Amino acid sequence: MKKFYAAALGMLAATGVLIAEPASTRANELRVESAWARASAGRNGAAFVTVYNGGNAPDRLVGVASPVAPDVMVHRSFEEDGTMKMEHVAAIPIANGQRIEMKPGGLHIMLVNLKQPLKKGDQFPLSLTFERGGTKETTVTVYGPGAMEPK
Ligand SMILES: [Cu+2]
Repeated sequence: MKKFYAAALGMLAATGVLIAEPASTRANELRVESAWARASAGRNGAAFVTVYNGGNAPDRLVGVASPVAPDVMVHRSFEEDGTMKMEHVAAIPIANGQRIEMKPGGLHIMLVNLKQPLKKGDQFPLSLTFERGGTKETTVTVYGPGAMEPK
């Protein structure tokens, strides 16, 4: 009797999970399609991710973190009076169905005060926190110092 009860409870729990949120749908909501970085030249590094929001509601990227640097933040590069400048971006809205592609000269993830240089061929973890979607872990691959795309 006790065994049967446990099995029934287990089934109930599994069904409850399915109704509340199918695991497959949740996994597809926010997809990190690419995560790469340039080999670093100084104390700071830059990483670039492409994120696709395949869910049915808008979301916002509100946090970035990595064990390779104590200070990690989203920056936007822009040109002003012929000079390239960077500014901190607190949150990046991503509409449903939208893809955000970070790349050199635009949005990037700034890794400030790297604990050690990023070398070509290295890989390191990066976590992206979304307002609705929670935290997604990804692995960043390091390419050459002047790489303009992940290769
Ligand atoms: Cu920057």
